[in-house]
Amino acid sequence: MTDNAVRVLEENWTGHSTVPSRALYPHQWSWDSAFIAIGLRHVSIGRAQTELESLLRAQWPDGRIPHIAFAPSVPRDAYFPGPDFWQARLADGTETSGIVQPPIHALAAWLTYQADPSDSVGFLERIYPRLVAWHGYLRDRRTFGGGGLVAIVHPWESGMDNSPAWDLPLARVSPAPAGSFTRRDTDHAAGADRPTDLDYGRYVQLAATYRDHGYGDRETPHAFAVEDPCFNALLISSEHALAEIAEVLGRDPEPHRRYAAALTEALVERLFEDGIFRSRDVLSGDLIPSDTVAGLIPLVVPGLPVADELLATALGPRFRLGETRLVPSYDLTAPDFDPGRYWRGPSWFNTAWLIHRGLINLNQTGYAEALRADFLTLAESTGYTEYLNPFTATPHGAQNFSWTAALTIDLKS
Ligand code: 9YW
Repeated sequence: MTDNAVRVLEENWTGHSTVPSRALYPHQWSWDSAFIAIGLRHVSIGRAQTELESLLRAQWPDGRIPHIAFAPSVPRDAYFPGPDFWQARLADGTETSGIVQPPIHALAAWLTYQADPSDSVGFLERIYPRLVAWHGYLRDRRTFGGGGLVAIVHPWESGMDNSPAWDLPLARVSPAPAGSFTRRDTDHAAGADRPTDLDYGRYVQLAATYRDHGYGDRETPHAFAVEDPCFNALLISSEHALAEIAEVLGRDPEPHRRYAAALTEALVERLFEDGIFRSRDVLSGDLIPSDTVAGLIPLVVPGLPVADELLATALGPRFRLGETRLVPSYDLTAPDFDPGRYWRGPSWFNTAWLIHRGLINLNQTGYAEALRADFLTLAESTGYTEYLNPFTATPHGAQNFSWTAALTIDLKS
């Protein structure tokens, strides 16, 4: 099985990074590369390092890591929105998007180091300042809501594009006019599995407004700004990782520990409700009452004070951990739960990996082992699919999907 997973990563390797999927996503995606490095570290420490360092070459002077680094060899219209839409070019000519994705990179860098410490100190030296700048961007430019939590300004920044949690805040966004752009994602994937055209028009409008304000976080009149529990939980885990990295490099780890502790406190205080973490709509100030897998991801936060309650929610009727395949992306009891449409019900391998990591941290080895076994069986039987139906395990989206293969390698190692 691992050999097949390694082959998927080889086929998707471009020479310095790995595309998420040859068919659907022909460039480098930010959080995909972090998950991919977590698997690659067991195959080739050099490739894992290169994966992360090539992404960091797309980092902006303000510290942000864009969600896509465009490959110059790929036709400019192969993916929409492509480089001509984003109009973001670094001094060396690298073209990128202007939004970000969840900050799991420092955790990936730390896990890469741990796979081969003797060959990774130079790597840590090179990337530590860049990762500090990345977190600095989030801390200094993206804390609109108070409490220190970071806000996302576009649904794509969550990595869970059409999550039901975005329905309420998105309702206030007027969509870009139909006909003003052409979707490419539905060329390669079933339309019923993808976001609707109405939502897509809103995504395009939000991105265009941000672009037209020079991607300035204070300058843009954000129609969408949300404190997402997954994004913030991964920032906390990554701050803990930065503390470990700082210690290896002989720097002071305490600022990272203090920031992680402050964020953890704010996460629980501001987002925990009814046994789960919910997103807070910064513009209305309200918590969004849609329970999604993002609300379980804080299980990865070390020392989370409400971990027992959160685990009970994962095991309860909303997610039925252990009774459904992997972990569904949305509350199974919600009337609009949809087992086939992208982030509105299907199970994904990256979120299952994160929850597995949380279960290990909590010493819940029984649940962790069951989830791991389900993950490995399904990854192989579905051809390393992008996502799947949580009841029938029917595969959806792309096959030979890179993070599914990479995280398989990690859970096998
Ligand atoms: C899109 C690449 C990306 C992931 C996201 C996922 C999807 C892009 O694919 O977004 O075109 O919809 O939602 O998490 O990084 O794999």
